[in-house]
Amino acid sequence: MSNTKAPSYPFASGGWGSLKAVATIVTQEKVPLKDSAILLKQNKPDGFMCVSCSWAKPADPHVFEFCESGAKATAWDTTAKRMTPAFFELHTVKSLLNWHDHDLEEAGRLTAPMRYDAATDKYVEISWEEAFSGIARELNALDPESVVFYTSGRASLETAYMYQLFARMYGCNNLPDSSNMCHESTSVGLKEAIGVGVGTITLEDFGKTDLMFFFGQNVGQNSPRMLHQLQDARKRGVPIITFNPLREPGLVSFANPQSPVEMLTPAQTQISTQYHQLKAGGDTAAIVGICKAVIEADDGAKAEGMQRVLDTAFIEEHTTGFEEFAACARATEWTAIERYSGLSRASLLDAANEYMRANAVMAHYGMGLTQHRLGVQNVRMLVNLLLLRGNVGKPGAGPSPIRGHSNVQGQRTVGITEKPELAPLDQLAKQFSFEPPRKKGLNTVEAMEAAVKGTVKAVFNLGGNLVRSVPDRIQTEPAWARLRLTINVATKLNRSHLVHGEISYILPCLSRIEYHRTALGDQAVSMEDSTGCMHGSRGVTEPASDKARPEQYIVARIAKATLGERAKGDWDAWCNDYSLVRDEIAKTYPETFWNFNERMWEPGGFHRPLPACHREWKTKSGKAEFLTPQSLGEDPDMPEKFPDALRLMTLRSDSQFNTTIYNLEDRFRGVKGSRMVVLMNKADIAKRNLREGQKITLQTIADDGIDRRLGSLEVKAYEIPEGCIGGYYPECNVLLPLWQYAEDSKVPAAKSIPVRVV
Ligand SMILES: Nc1nc2c(c(=O)[nH]1)N[C@H]1C(S)=C(S)[C@@H](COP(=O)(O)OP(=O)(O)OC[C@H]3O[C@@H](n4cnc5c(=O)[nH]c(N)nc54)[C@H](O)[C@@H]3O)O[C@H]1N2
Ligand SMILES: Nc1nc2c(c(=O)[nH]1)N[C@H]1C(S)=C(S)[C@@H](COP(=O)(O)OP(=O)(O)OC[C@H]3O[C@@H](n4cnc5c(=O)[nH]c(N)nc54)[C@H](O)[C@@H]3O)O[C@H]1N2
Ligand SMILES: [Mo]
Repeated sequence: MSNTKAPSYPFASGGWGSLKAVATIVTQEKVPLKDSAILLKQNKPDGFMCVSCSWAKPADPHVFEFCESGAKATAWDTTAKRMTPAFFELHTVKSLLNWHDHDLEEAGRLTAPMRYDAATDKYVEISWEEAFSGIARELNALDPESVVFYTSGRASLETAYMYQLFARMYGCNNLPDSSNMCHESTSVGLKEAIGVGVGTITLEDFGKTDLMFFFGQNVGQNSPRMLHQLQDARKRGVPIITFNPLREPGLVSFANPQSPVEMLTPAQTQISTQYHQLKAGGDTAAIVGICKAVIEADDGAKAEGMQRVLDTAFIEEHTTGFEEFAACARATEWTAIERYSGLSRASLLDAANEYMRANAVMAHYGMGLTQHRLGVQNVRMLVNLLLLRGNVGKPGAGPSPIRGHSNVQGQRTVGITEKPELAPLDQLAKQFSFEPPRKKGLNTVEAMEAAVKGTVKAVFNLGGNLVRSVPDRIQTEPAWARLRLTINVATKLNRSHLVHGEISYILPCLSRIEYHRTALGDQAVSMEDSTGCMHGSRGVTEPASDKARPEQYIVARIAKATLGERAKGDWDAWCNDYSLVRDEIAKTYPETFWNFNERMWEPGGFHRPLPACHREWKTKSGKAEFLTPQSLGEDPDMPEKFPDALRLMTLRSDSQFNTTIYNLEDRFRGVKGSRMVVLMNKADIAKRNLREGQKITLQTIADDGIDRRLGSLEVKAYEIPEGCIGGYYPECNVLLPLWQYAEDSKVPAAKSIPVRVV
């Protein structure tokens, strides 16, 4: 299904619906009036960096530099609701296991440190000192290699740096993080292709680009502030070509809720100028199709002595692997491309023609590319397309992975990684006079596999909700409950705290929106956005509780209690004065973080040096590398022998942040009151003799002997390609086998689960 003409859509994203949604959540969370004013400090150089997405923060921000999603996330943290120890006196853990994810978090901010008490099946309040000494005792009784240190993506650069240092002084590289379920396909794919594992564009490039691609990213919901840059580019006439199985309203049109003109008139900016509703998992085929058209157009130009279509000088000087890829693209039949992508040759030619007219092209993408068995290959194909016309390392051009959590990219920059070769171990050894472990650690999927096997005994969760966010709940949840120790540093209660280890702690931390007051005054923190820019962030409101503590403090005290004499570095000073941690970060990574304490306040942030931006390629060959695809089809597990197979994409609604469910509505997709729905093409509904509104059960197609099912899902007719269906994450995670992940990156294949209706 393609629409290469201007698409129209009755519900623009943004607009009045957006303002109404903000008002609703502020009321729902009883956010005090004075605190709702803090929205004005969101993403401002002297304010706090939003806890929602990681999109770039401009040097000259709009008056309201926040969006509907950001306002919801802020309201969720600054809520007036509190979950005190008295709450736990009323509820056993067993009874709370029946609560919905929404209700657990909605009960409010955690206020005091607690330990699980088996005798009463309740969490009971303890002192911080008891927590630190108890955790230290347990950790010291365990083999360091059986302990996992997970990071969700919100912790600051300072906390993340201290955390990885602690894990390594303790004795392991088991430092998985949320990007292992997210953009790890980018970290692997871009690194191999262009020598850096992150995007190369900055906000400045938006003013210089003349075409943008959008692959599998839902901007209106997951990075809405970016709509401002898209809108500005569209006003300059820059075309946007989108590939997404669903017509996501934010990618169709946008009414700026902060523009009086657009709010009072029906004016909307059309976002996508071409919209291609390809099949889930059809991206490699679609991109190869566009590349084929470009390469064959160049073959024609060359034969006729006309101006070349490819940037031959760039390809010659800067790349390897072109001939092999070009031969593969020429040899690939259009019938195969059409079958795998679900798009017609004509629509792919439309995209190719637009691409050939543009001199500087950006390619934005998200989970629609990375969360597939061939997720790394998808990323590599997108780079191939850019390389054909020299669209890397020049203004207005480049790959643009839109990252998830607000500091997920930054955490990796300061050492959160299970791969020893990516961490500056020699430097850490010198700087802190200790011998860091050199053995490869566990990533998220490997940590869960090891938990299932029983070789992982303890998990330290710096944020996150792994019981809900990882695949294969049937296997992983019971494994989690068999752990010896779970440590949860969190702002709100979630299921991972309830499916606990034998010994379990809940440690309430501050949000970055709150003042971090120490003996030396208010402390600021820092983070990296999606475009590789580092920003300072200051708390702007009172802490949720006087017993909650900054993450920096919690990590430092656990490290000191556990390591004793082995704790090298001044952990006490670090938790009073975060600038000292930044000094250490600057020592470890001088090229990026020199003069860190000053530069973090530069409006717009300071950019980290990325060699690919000036066409220096830190790859194996020293050049940018084309990759020849192994196969066009996404999925080695999609059994051709099952004609009834459907490909399930797990999606986010506009009322959630990952496993945090603000409410049960998905305004943009017209879903209300329940998240237990399946979006299905009318033809697929008819073929199976189903009707709209009927409740069905899905079963995973896999031959590993495990019966994975999810029932009570309501059928909703939807404009989605035949053979593909959509359901919500995390509800559908039970259907995703743990072993079904991207080759090379181990990102769970959450956008392509083979299922059938039973
Ligand atoms: N409000 C809000 N903001 C968020 C989050 C949130 O939950 N809520 N989560 C944050 C996090 S951690 C992340 S990683 C990002 C996630 O942000 P996104 O990358 O946008 O991730 P998803 O919402 O999972 O889905 C991405 C899009 O991919 C499309 N898609 C699915 N399968 C395919 C495919 O095979 N090919 C193509 N081309 N498209 C496909 C879907 O239709 C959907 O529009 O957002 C971050 N921001
Ligand atoms: N099927 C399917 N599975 C997926 C995905 C998908 O698209 N489909 N997406 C994947 C992706 S992209 C990601 S990133 C993961 C996310 O997976 P996780 O990182 O495990 O989950 P989150 O929902 O982001 O974590 C929510 C919890 O973090 C805690 N929290 C919130 N703020 C803070 C803070 O400031 N500090 C601390 N310490 N804790 C805090 C709260 O207690 C909250 O309950 O899920 C992945 N799983
Ligand atoms: Mo993510």
